[in-house]
Order: sequence, then C-alpha cells, then structure tokens
Amino acid sequence: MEHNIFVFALMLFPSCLAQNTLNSHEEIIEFINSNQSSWTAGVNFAGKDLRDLLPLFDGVRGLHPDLNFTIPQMKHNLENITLPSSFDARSNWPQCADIIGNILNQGLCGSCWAFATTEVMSDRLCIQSNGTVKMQLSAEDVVSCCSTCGDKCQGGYPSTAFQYWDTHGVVSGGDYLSNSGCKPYGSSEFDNGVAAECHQACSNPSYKTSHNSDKHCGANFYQVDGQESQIQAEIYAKGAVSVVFTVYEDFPYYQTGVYYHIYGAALGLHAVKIIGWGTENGHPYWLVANSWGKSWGGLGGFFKILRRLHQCGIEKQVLGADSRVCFPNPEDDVTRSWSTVVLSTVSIVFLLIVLVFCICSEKFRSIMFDSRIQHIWMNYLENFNCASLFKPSSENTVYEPLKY
Ligand SMILES: *[C@@H]1O[C@H](CO)[C@@H](O)[C@H](O)[C@H]1NC(C)=O
Ligand SMILES: *[C@@H]1O[C@H](CO)[C@@H](O)[C@H](O)[C@H]1NC(C)=O
Ligand SMILES: *[C@@H]1O[C@H](CO)[C@@H](O)[C@H](O)[C@H]1NC(C)=O
Ligand SMILES: CC(=O)N[C@H]1CO[C@H](CO)[C@@H](O)[C@@H]1O
Repeated sequence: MEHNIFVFALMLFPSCLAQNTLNSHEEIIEFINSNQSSWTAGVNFAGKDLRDLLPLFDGVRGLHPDLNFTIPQMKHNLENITLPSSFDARSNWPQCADIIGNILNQGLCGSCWAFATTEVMSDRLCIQSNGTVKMQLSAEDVVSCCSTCGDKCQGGYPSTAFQYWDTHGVVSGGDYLSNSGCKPYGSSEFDNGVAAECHQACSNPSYKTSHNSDKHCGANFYQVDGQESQIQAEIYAKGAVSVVFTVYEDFPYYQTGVYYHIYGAALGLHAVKIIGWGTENGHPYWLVANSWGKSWGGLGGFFKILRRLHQCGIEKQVLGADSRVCFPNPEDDVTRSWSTVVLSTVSIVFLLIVLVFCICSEKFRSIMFDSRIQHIWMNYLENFNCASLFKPSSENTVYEPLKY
C-alpha cells in the first residue's frame, strides 16, 4: 500500500514540479532535497557545467548496431529458486569481492558501454574460476580495438562489446594511472576524451604476461528478460549484469538513498553494472556500480535506484554472458596433442627403420670394418645413394680404390 502511494507520487512529481528550469547547482540540489526524501542530492562536479560533461551522461548508442540482429534471450526457470529479499554479489562471492566492488573512472570519454561490460566480464571470469583468475579486464582494450562497438569515446553498444569478448578476447587492464594489467586506461581517453589507436601489444611495460596469452574470452552473451525476478535470478546465479538507463539532469547530483527521477530533462543513455538489490525505508532498489570514480556520490561510487518500476528504463537492456578460456581453446588443444603424438611416433618409427636398414646392409658393414674408417666415411657420405642400399647383395660389389 505504502509502495503504491509512492508510485503514484513518482508519476506526479516530475511532470508537475520540474516545469521551470533551475539554473544553478544549488537551486537544483535544493529542489531535489526539499521535494522528496528517498534520496539526497549534493555537489559532485563542483565548478563544472554539466553540458561540458555530456560524454559521461550519454555513452550508449543503442542495444546493437544491426537492428536486425537477434540477441539471444535468457529466461530463467524460477520454479525452484528462492530469491532473497536483499543480495550483494560481493558477499555472495567473497573470493571476488574486490573485483565486483572495484569502482573505476571513465574520465572524459563516453566509454561507459565498455566499462559496464568489461566489469561484468571481470566479475564473471572471477566467479566462474572460483577466484583463481582475478583481474580487471581492460576497458581501454575494448574502447580502442573494438571496431564493431560504435563510436569509441562518443558512445558504443554494450552487446557488441560482449560479442568482441567472444570473438577476440579482452586483455587485463585497470584504472588510469593504476599501472595494472596489460592495458590500463590511458590518458588519451581519461584526460582528452579521445580513444587511443588500437595496438596488439601491452601498453604497460612492467606487465609480464604477453598480449596474446593475456586474452580472456567470453561465450553465449544474452539479454535477460526485463522482469525484476528474472534479473534477480540472473545476478543470483552468475553475478553482476550490465544495464542501460536514461540519465536525467538530477542524477549527476546523487549522494545517498534510493534514486528516482524527480527533476530535469534527459541528458542521454548511460551503461552501468547492477551487483545486487535491497530495500531502504520501504523503497526497493538495485545496487549499482557507476564508472565515475570512487569520489562520485556518497556511497564510494555506487548508487541505489528504484527497482521494479522500470525507473529510467534500467530493466530494459540487461545483458549477461559466460566466461571461457580462449588460449589454448580446450578443443584445439585435444586435437593438437593427438596430432603431435601421431606425427612424432611416425617420424621416430621411420628413423628407426632407416637406421636398422643401414646398419644391417652389407655395404655399410664392409665400410665400418675398413681400417681407414674416417676417410671411407667421408667418401661414403659424399657418394651416399640410398637406392644402392636396396640392391640385392648377391653380386659381390667391387669398391673403387680410394684416391688421396
Ligand atoms: C533489416 O532487414 C530489412 C528487411 O529484411 C532490410 O530491408 C534492412 O535493410 C535490414 N537492415 C539492416 C541494417 O541490415
Ligand atoms: C524443481 O524441484 C522439483 C522437486 O525436487 C523437481 O521435480 C523439478 O524438476 C525441479 N524443477 C526444475 C526446473 O529444476
Ligand atoms: C572455491 O574457493 C574456495 C576458497 O576460496 C574453496 O573453499 C572452495 O572449496 C572452492 N570451491 C570449488 C568448487 O572449488
Ligand atoms: C512540495 C514541496 O516541497 N515543494 C518544494 C519543492 O522545492 C521547491 C524549491 O526548493 C520549493 O519551493 C517547494 O516548496
């Protein structure tokens, strides 16, 4: 009941109250904080005009560049699943908690699509390997090298980032200036908002693994059904999902609480990672990792957004995938080892036959027992003719005297 009143209030507020355009950060913050109590607003981008930060708020071009492409759909059978009322992937997979909870910073580049997806890839790689493969996969690698992913720092497609993970693999990386992984996030993207050129090599000189053997791959990417319980079942079974939502003018001011849209026009589409859910003061929420650094907002870079009501479209483009080993591909490996065994056996047997044949041939033995063995050997090697070995030995061969 309480929830229904809340929903009703939500439907009224944005339309009635956000008519007049507020100018300063202070006015907007004041408006948000005095008109609702679900979430609090504050200063996040001090001294900046939000219009200069548009790449942060608008980094998604769409679901897939090919409108005719059919993304595989995932619908979980919920029959025997009891979903908890609150869930946090970090505490469910403590061996991967630092990867799941790692808040990154996309800087001035509109690369949220690469961050949300590589974060999900890293989580799932860690979870599926039970914490034995723990690394942040590189947003830099995807932003600079995925040619089918859209417009790099001007926005891209989360689904093709997952496809790229499947077909090309993604190397390890880390935040700007972190000096971690093969391709940490670069200054070009972070400071200038421009994607660097793609290089098939690690940019971090202190990283010891080679570029190709650092590739990690995905498989079976899919779109999760938009029902709340379906998204929950997916996160509960496999870990975080990547989602897309509309950023309105009020969102950049988020500090704490459960966000819902109360003020302002749409600024763009933003991709993020949902890692769990819960309820706060009666408001159900998704727990979400943003990619605007740890100092954005009051929750260390995380935020909570109203769950269940398709708030800002956050339940519409939910993507997941599985991790797989790319090098060596397990199937290739089996065939390769079999062919190696067969080939080396054949060569060894062949060499043995040749050797035995040589040793047993009369010609070979007569030379072997000659006193001037070394010179004969040299002569023999010079005039070696395999065909002669196969002649019947009945006719006594007469050797030419050796000349010196
Ligand atoms: C999608 O399919 C329609 C009909 O088959 C075709 O006319 C259109 O060109 C296709 N669009 C793309 C982007 O391939
Ligand atoms: C659910 O559990 C029942 C009883 O254990 C079992 O018969 C059924 O196959 C299960 N359904 C699924 C989808 O696993
Ligand atoms: C996963 O790792 C934990 C320790 O991190 C270990 O206790 C557990 O047995 C492992 N599970 C499997 C299935 O290997
Ligand atoms: C209903 C309500 O609290 N309205 C307030 C919304 O915020 C503006 C600006 O702070 C106030 O003037 C309204 O009273």
